[in-house]
Amino acid sequence: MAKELATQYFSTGNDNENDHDENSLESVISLLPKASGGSKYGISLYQNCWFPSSIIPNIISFQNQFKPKDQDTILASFPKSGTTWLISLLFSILNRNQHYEQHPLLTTNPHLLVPSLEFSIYSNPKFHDLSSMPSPRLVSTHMPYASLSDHSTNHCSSKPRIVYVSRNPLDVIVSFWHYAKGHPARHSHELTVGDFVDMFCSGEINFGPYWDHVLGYWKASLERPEEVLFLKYEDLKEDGVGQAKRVAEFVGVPFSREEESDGVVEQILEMCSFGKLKDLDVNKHGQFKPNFDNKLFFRKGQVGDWVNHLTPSMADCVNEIIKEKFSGSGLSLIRM
Ligand code: PPS
Repeated sequence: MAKELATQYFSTGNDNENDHDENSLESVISLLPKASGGSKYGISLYQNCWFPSSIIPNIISFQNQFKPKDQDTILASFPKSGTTWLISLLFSILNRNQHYEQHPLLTTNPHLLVPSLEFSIYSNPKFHDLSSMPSPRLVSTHMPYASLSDHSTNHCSSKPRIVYVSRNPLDVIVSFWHYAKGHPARHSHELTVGDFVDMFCSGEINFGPYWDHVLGYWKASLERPEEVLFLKYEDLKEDGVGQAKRVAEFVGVPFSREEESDGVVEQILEMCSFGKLKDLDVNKHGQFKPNFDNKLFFRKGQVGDWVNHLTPSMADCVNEIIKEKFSGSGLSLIRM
């Protein structure tokens, strides 16, 4: 009953954040359904998504305060699907007047150049002042489409462009497991890859269920292709040039013939490649924030590494669920 009340409290839409004092917000958040999500911080079910519990106030602030502008671009993703890669590419495509030798990615981690709505911007409004960010603004999010679009963008005439990157769920699970083990603050180094498969399949994982997340953006991309571009990590690996051209066109800055013949697309792909970014001093030794090394964003950067970590029965189990959930959607992300 308490859980239902909490869910209702939020979903009936109290649009004015000031109507809550901090204590009432905290106590209502404490009533939301909870799970561990493989971290000491825990996750809570809010708007049908398992958010890290600590960021729910940030999501509410975003939903109450965000004012989109027409030229905004949001890179959206399920965690471990290629966020770091795509924010680097989008940043480089939108700012391609930079000299290669002075490219900001050479000295700054991509997540500091392209801040996250829920982890940075709305965690502390002074950290990144969105209203003073120059246009075209570029931000990232792991929020599902419903949470991103419901409260703010639907009531505004301005629509941000959303680029979504998806990835084979088997590689997502393996990537997330390695990340969680390596992150000292999560206290999850004891968890096995099997524990992550179980969490993934129950849906109770950061920003899960995975299938709802992916399908939300997939359907939006079919219904509103001018608003949502749906990409696959594996396609980017296979045809970087073709996919980079798609992205540039979608965000309104297509490559000119001259740029193409001058090799600008290839230069951007090289700057954002896994090998280049991983080997930079800033990403080898720098910190995103205290207790969070930049190197956690870079591991292997390969397609299909799951075969080295998942047993055939674990993979079958995930595949069965994905097959059932994706059935009739026209979407396929599993490659065996
Ligand atoms: S996060 O924490 O959600 O932002 O992580 P995310 O960036 O989505 O995913 C991390 C995985 O992406 C790999 N990675 C890359 N792949 C290709 N190219 C580039 N430039 C790149 N940068 C990061 C990273 O290594 C993680 O995948 P795995 O499979 O663990 O190596």
